[in-house]
Amino acid sequence: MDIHALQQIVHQTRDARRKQTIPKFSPADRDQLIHKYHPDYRASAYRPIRFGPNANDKTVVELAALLEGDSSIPENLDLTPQYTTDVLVVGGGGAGCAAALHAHANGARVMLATKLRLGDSNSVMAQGGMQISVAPEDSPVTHFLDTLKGGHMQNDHELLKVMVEEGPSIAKWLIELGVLFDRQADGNLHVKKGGGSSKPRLLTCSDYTGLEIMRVLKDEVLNQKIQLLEFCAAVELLSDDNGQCSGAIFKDLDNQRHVIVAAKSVILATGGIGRLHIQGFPTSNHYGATGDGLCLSYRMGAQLDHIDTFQYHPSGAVYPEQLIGALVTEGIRSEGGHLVNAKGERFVNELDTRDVVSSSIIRECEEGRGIRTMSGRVGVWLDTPLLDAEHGPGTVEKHFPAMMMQFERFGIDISKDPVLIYPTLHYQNGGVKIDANSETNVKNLFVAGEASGGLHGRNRLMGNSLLDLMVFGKRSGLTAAARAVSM
Ligand code: MEZ
Repeated sequence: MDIHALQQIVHQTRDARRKQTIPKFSPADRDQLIHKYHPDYRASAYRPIRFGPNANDKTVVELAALLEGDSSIPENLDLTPQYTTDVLVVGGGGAGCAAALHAHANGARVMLATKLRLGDSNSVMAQGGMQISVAPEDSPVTHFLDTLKGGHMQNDHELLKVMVEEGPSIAKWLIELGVLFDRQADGNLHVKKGGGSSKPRLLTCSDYTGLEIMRVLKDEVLNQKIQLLEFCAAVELLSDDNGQCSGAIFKDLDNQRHVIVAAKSVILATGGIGRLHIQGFPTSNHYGATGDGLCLSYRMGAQLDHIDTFQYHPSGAVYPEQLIGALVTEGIRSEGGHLVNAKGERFVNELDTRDVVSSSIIRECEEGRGIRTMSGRVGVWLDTPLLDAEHGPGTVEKHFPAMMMQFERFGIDISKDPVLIYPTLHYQNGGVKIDANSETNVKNLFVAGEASGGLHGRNRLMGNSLLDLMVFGKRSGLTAAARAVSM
């Protein structure tokens, strides 16, 4: 059957679904579901990741080889620095820009180096929003508790407390810089509800929140004339005689030459590992997300935290083929979009935590209630036209213009046709262990954003990543600058 014939079931079952009771999971059912179907836990694939010679699981070996592989640096490389700076920021996404701007504002000489172009990152692709407790009925405490519950109580309490408490000041900073968050008719900030959150807390810029934030941050990095090194990949960190971090070696991707940068502090803001397609999954990540920060820090002796857990976002596109794995924002489910199996039924509360929703989708597909495309891929429907049906024509277009455009390029109108989705590798829950100022156990080595770990426990809530990278980007920048100027 072609995809259009299969889509009819979504249109035909809408009335029945409105009256359907959605299955509820007890805590024990949730645990059982996740342990059976979530890729992190599946008996066949999951082993707690250990590095070193005893690693025998495929994923473990691949990660270990990446982390412990031989250095690519020739032994006779001349380490005389071509550049010297106070604070070297590696990574040009949200965490890197925030770190560079705050270090610069705190009086340090800053260089920002990135292996692609300034701004190329997962941050720029973030769609659904940023969690900050700004609504009168909300508070940082409620944000803390929601996040802790979502993370299976394994979150680092100190990092989490810092993040939720500093959220409102981050919103203020971004607005002052020029970020145009959505507002209500009375001018107050508009907040939306996201999966796993008990209160509406998502600040959004339509469905291109990350793009808008990065527009402003990139402009500001350029306005402040922060020194930039683009298309240079960090390949090793440098340390001084005391084992403290003192710079980095880059490979210039244009001419393949090495570039040596000496710095009083290094901030790694290189993002996650999603592009390595852990467990063979498609990914929502950009091309640069290859775990660079994880490897560089680990090779320098930094501790890792929760590195065996990844987030599989419930809704990655399955059709058309050109979009496989691309993010279909959770914002659509927040606005009421249903997940629908081949029998035309809802099977999970769409706003449950991502690990539960992803596990439910995998279960539906494995138990024969998924929808198979002609090329043999399987998924479930996300009923996007429901939003127009419930809230009036033009709703999808108004709230999800970027998503509309993404599918329109392939002749699909998501206000009329549902979208076929399946979990996609989205986020590295764990990473390099940091303290409240974003510093690792290696002195003068800071890690901020997705490359760091601990804050989100075993499952991140929607919108907590954008806040994480702003808060710890800022803290790393301020601390590294203060230390550099006092040296
Ligand atoms: O935080 C995220 O991962 C997010 C907001 C994604 C999305 O579905 O839009």
